[in-house]
Amino acid sequence: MGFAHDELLGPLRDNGFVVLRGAVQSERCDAVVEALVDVLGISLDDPSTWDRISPSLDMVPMWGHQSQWEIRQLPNLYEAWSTIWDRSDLWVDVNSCRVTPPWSPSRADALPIHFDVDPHDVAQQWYPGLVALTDAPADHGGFRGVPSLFRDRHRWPTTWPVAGELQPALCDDDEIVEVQLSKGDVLIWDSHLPHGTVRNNGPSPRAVFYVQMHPPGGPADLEERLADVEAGRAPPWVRWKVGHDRIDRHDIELSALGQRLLGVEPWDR
Ligand SMILES: O=C(O)CCC(=O)C(=O)O
Repeated sequence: MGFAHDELLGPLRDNGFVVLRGAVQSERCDAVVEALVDVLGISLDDPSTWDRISPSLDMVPMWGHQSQWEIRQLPNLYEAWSTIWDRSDLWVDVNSCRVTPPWSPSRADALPIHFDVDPHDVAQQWYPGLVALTDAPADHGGFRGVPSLFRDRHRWPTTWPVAGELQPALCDDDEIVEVQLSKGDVLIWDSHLPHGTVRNNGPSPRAVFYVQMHPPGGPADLEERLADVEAGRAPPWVRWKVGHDRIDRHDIELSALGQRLLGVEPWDR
């Protein structure tokens, strides 16, 4: 699938996010779900198993499975991010998944509206993404963002009582836009978009897989990244999360593109 340049960059520039409908085949999403229900010891269809997902572990500590690499190395996703960055040499991040069951007081709640990085720091420009592994219609735990605040840098906070988190007074409820996704849709957002999730009031868990491509790091970053993948360790920037000190090591097979996106093969050869 190719993406029209303006259809990709227009919404990202104007609203701070873009949705690539049906960018990942359903079977590829199912393969990731199969692996993650195994790691969590749950069934998406069996509510009696959902409380095995702790509120803080609605992030699934799984980053090394072949099914995840099959998505990370998809040529159409690479095409989207290389259009966004306007360059061909990119790395893909080695991130994990989130599974959020229908809300109850003992389960994970909505993620408050936050910035992932300080939006005033010009060095911090990123384009994180997520793959919807399940359908997320309205009110089902899905993504929400505040495009009007993304566009209005004069209203960006300069103090952070809770790191990254937006004080509710800084935006009106009617500025918040919920994005409904179907399985296989990919949402990419600009790191200057304040965003979070809605509470899952639906009948079933919402599952996503986080994917992001970005310009390559230097030789020390490469050495660390390859050593982590080889050992099955989570990358350092997620290792602090609950359960992310586990080893998730698999013998992975990568395409020629996947090898470049990981960094085993350099882009200039
Ligand atoms: O899962 C989502 O929709 C958003 C996750 C999020 O807010 C984040 O990764 O910072």
